[in-house]
Amino acid sequence: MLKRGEVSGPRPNRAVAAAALMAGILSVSGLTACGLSSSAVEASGLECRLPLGAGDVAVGYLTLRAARSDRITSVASPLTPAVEMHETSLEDGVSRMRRLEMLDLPAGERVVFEPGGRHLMIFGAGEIGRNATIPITITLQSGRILNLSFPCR
Ligand SMILES: [Cu+2]
Repeated sequence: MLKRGEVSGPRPNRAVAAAALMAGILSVSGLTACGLSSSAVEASGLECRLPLGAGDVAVGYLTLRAARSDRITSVASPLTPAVEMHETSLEDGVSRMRRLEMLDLPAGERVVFEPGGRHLMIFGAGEIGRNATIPITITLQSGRILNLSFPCR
């Protein structure tokens, strides 16, 4: 049983619901567009571990995922004289580091730099303070340049 005054009641509600639905559709399509972006390179888990004591070399970790296959061709920082990609491996029970001149980023695969494995060696990092951030530029073969900030601890 509706009174005359209530008839117009649902209209604003419908408008709100329609607006919410539109917003939902827009945000979903926004996400989809990001997910499908064929040129994206995701970088996550950025972390820099500063040298303990009087050391001068910091170590950087991160995870990269490129939508399209690519290759890291150089790594550098404006704050330090040199940054290198290294890989740690066990040879006859001895842990060894080897410099990587390049590193492939296969399409869609996570490429991880982590303790005991691949890492960035950041030379001349002795002056960088705790809680600072080291900017590191990763250049890819495609010409893409990733400007990343590594929080230090
Ligand atoms: Cu190393």
